[in-house]
Amino acid sequence: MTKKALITGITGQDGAYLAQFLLAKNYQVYGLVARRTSDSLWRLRELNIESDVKLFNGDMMDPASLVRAMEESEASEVYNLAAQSFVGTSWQQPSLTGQVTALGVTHLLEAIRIINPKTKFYQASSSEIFGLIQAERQNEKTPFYPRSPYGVAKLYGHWMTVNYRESFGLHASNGILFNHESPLRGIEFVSRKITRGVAQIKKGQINKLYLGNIDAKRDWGYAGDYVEAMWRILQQDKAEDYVIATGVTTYIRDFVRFSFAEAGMELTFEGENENEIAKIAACNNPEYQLPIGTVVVRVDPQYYRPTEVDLLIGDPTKSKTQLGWKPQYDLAGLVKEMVASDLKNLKRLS
Ligand code: NAP
Ligand code: F7E
Repeated sequence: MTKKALITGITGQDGAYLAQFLLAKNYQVYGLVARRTSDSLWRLRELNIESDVKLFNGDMMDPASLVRAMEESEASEVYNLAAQSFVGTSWQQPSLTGQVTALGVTHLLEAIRIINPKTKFYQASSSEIFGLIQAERQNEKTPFYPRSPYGVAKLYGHWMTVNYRESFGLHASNGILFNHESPLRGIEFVSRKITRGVAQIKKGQINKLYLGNIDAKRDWGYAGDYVEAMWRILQQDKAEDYVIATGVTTYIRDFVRFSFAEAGMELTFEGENENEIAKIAACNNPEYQLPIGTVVVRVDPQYYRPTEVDLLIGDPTKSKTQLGWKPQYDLAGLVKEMVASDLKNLKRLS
């Protein structure tokens, strides 16, 4: 019998790749789509699967729409990927982040209890719940210390998932995913901002890239690898929580270096300390003219966050041994693919 899956957040990076992955496994795929005035289906089109999925209008803040989606899809697996997922925005819109990213999880768990408590539930938990890290490498037993309204909201969703598993016996699991990127990553996230910046600079559309704290470190993987882990988590007999990570961490500044090198460009970092920022600000010419051909990455404090997650590095031992999951991409492969895609995109659009 064909399996049915419901994906919230199907229009996002992970939602699109997960839909593609499940379709290839012959699932009937349903997606919840929040109403937007501009096109949000571009990722599904990019993967050429728009007409293969069935979409319901709904919103994580509207519990009845989730009950309806559960009822109409008759899904046996639900993947909750919907969220206000940008950490930076969570300080500007903490209440909305809480309603969508935190309370939305409860709305969906309740819809499952009402329609079919046998449904398997995947919650997109996040390494942001580790925040100010309490262990050198973070695993399923590491204490949490979120550092942003987003991290706090995700921690609520995480614990509600655990609680519904324990209270009502739901097959509900958290995938604690570390950062994962792809050519379909939103342009506000640092990886895509960098690779798109590389392409824009190469094309002469901009001559500088402005970034925030490039001394933070992240454990970056490839989104296509990570959606497979989500599926594997729901194929387990017993619901549990899993860290999904590569176990390798890299400075943002090195992601920048690797990306420009990939496009064959030399670069200079500017504005890395208070004196230099002041010097740039005092410069008569606000555009601070540079020799032609110099590629500049400028540190701009406007991108600093009120509290930062300085370092993340996951320990994926449990997911490797219990799920048999292993990422296929390393950072070099990821950067190569993202830079190539952004260079191609700009060519296509110009
Ligand atoms: P994303 O690209 O930002 O996608 C988020 C999705 O949520 C989009 O489809 C978005 O719809 C939808 N959404 C937002 N508000 C909604 C609402 N009120 N009702 C219904 N849908 C709503 O995020 P992603 O990178 O694919 O990540 C997927 C999930 O994993 C998220 O929950 C994220 O927090 C979590 N996560 C991501 C990472 C990562 O590194 N990517 C790591 C750990 C956890 P629109 O397209 O209409 O905006
Ligand atoms: O920032 C630094 C920034 O926005 C990464 C989400 O998917 O992963 C993601 O959250 C780092 C931070 O991702 C800029 O300060 C420097 O230290 O790409 P990001 P994130 O905050 O790690 C987790 C696991 C999730 O769950 C989230 O949903 O890069 N950084 N300069 C910058 N970040 C941005 N966005 N822009 C900059 O200019």
